[in-house]
Amino acid sequence: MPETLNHVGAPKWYLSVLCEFMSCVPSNGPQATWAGLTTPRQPTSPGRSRKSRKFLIFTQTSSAKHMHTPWKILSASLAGASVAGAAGLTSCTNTPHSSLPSSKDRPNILLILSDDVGYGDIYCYGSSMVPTPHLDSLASESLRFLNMHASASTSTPSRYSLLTGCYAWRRNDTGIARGDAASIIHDSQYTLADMFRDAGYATGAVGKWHLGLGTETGGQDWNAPIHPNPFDLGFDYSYIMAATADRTPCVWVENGLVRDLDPEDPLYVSYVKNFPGEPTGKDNPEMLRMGLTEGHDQTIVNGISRIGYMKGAHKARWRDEDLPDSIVRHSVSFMENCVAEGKPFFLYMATNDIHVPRVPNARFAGKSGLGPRGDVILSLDWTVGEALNALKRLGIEDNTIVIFTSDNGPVIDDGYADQAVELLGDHRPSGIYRGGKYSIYDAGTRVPFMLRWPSKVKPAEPETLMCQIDMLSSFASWLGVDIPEGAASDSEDMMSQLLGKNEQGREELVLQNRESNLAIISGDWKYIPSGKGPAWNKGTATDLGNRPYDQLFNISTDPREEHNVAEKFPDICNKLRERVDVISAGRVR
Ligand SMILES: [Ca+2]
Repeated sequence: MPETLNHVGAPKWYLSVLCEFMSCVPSNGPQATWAGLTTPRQPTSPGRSRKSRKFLIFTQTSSAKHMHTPWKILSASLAGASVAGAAGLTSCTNTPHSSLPSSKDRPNILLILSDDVGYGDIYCYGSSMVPTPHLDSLASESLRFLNMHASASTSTPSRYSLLTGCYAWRRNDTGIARGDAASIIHDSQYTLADMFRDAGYATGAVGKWHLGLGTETGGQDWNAPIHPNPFDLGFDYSYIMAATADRTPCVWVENGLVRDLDPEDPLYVSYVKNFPGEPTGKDNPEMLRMGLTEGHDQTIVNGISRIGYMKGAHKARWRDEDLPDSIVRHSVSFMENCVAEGKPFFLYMATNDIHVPRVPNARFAGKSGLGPRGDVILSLDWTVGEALNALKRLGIEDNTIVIFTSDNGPVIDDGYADQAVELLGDHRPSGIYRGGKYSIYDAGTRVPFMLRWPSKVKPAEPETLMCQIDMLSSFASWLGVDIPEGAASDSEDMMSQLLGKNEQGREELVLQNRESNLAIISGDWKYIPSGKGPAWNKGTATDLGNRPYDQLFNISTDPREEHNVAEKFPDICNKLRERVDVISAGRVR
């Protein structure tokens, strides 16, 4: 096992924990009991016609509400026609790369987006005390980017930017979303999934969503199809958590419909007031199996209280311990279906791990020695291993680009009393960097990012300044797909960098923290204009980076952002402030 790790001299504790960990994982995985991927009808929603929906036609054998039936994609004439159609959309301005694969060889794209995984949380990034053998094995075969950023240090704006290619701070309604938020991405917006759909790919989203559903915050009817849902945003198939595990509703939503919902026990959700008679963490702490350190004291589901209220849907409620298995099952089934259909696929596989509440499956509970936070890192690693094993089993390992990354930096105490702080030991989730989730400092946005394409992309460790926001323009350019005018306005074509053929980084990159204060990285400099908000987040013990004065760091010599030299270099501050103003005023692309 050690020889597969991109790490030399693994200590004894690593190997013993690793052996114990590997022996507790069932060899057949969850697929053994999985019956197949299901989906209900996708009603047409108003406004959807603006975007290209021309290639895929869905059929089903039953239209009964809540009856889940095997799905089948009938493409206009499957991959050939689709890709030919996509070729017809080739932009005059987007010159396809010379390395563009021919239609029949277009690789599948498996994008594994983990949650709150810090730069230092994975063993191969150098400061983890938790064994991550599958991730380390993936790293040893990947381009492992050392200076990749999420565009924001919190979930919703980060994911919004990744999927739309637009800075989230350009709108004031893209902050951390409630569980009953309306769709943050407008269904008229062009997305990464739209782009892959236009290139002839089957597209899927499985796992955490946290980008809202429906047209009106708090106005969803959870007992009927909800639009917009991911289908309206380019995903042919979706099986998602509406928001996060610590927010209601605690149910799976499959193609816009709550899965396993009993019509006799309808679902109601509120972020305003509780439903009469429903226990909460605040009023009924004796019912909790996990204590609280901040917030999260509303509806109790599975012995854990959440943010937000819900009532009903008892049969549909998830069990936190089963979330990773469910994500793996539906992801693998999606890939199996695509292979059976002969379609290349783009799968957005968004894990719940390692977000709170950290409730590891019994296979991982107590195995890391770091408490639940370490245990769910084991769970995350298992998830990645299952996905990689599926690629191998399906015979598509060589023709699948696997990307692993995280939506934002790490947090240790995030509201639940799960001993994350007490048991952290020498584990350093932020690596050498300052801050973490919610912060404007580097640990808030600098995230692990690995890309594997066997025999096509050579393993390396580039220090290229990159951002997840660039994926849309990069893959569009590579696949010859025209991006509609005005879309993906902040996304740059970095495909040659993603494929390891160029190490020229972005000239500048704007980053965002929880308070929507901004920072800009340009060359050796990181400039953080003065901003409102607290400097310190007491609950999570995070330095948010908000200061009533300018901050300037030379990140080439001071990567920890410890020495503010703003007063020493006022001209550089002025120049970078102007750049932030220019970028704020208009689009980049
Ligand atoms: Ca997150």
